[in-house]
Amino acid sequence: MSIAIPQELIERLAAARRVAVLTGAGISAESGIPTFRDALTGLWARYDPQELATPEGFARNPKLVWEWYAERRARIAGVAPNAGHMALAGLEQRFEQFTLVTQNIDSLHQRAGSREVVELHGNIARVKCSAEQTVVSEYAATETPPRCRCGALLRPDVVWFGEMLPAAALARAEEATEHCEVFLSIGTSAQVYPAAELPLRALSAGATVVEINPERTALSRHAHFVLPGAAGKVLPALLARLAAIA
Ligand code: BJW
Repeated sequence: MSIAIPQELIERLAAARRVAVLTGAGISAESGIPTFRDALTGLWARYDPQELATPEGFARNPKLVWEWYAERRARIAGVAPNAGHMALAGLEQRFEQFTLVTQNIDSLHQRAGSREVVELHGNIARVKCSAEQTVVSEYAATETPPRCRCGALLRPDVVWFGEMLPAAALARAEEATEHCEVFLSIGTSAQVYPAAELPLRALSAGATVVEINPERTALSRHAHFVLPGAAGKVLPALLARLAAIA
């Protein structure tokens, strides 16, 4: 089935110099990584975010949290970027400024070849000291979780609920959002703040806002264009249409 992409959107993209993109778990779904909020297959359908993705949950049961992240890290290591990730890496080449802001922690954008990736929620491949908050690259895995030299527990370098986002990443995301002509929101339910605010800020700043998602979200009624489909299908089609006119 061909994907209907309005000609007006292609023309606005072709004329744009600055593009910002926000991605969420949905873009990695076609690589085999579960999303969070899918009613059947999402992580939060099977696990309690309060126990696994908050500092309080980690304090209560650090071993459970460490092992959950170890399992997810192993799964991510066994998958590959999909056609959606690849198309975004291709799109990056076409614009003077292209900022890819992701809520994902899986490095699949970087593995697909994207260069300007801003990670809002950290990266599962890194660990940091839970007391000093510094990234630790070497540690002895003699207990679970392992400990930092300072004696505190190590934890994944990701952003849990109630924690601040990395300030530099958020500032870069906001800057790209405020100054883009086209903003693409891809594979995110637009429920988690402050990431969910970015497309709304882009709208207020006058950008054309586009959503790519098989389901409607909190953003859908605000977006100028909603492309209802899987990112792995819609993004390659968008790239091909753009290539055909340029
Ligand atoms: C496809 C597809 C395909 C499927 N193609 N699409 C303002 C209002 C209300 C609450 C707050 C607020 N400000 C802050 C808060 C609190 C909180 C929050 O937002 N809570 C909401 C749930 C209400 N935010 C925070 O705590 C943040 N910190 C913060 O704000 O600090 C300041 C502060 C501190 C204290 C008090 C107040 C302020 C931190 C948020 C951290 C989120 N962390 C997680 C875990 C990361 C580590 C890990 O992976 O384990 O990040 S939670 C989880 O949700 C993960 C994701 O990045 C994030 C977003 O999820 P995403 O990517 O949108 O996934 P899904 O599953 O929701 O959606 C997938 C979509 O894909 C769906 O729509 C599908 O349809 C679609 N899809 N297949 C395209 N093939």
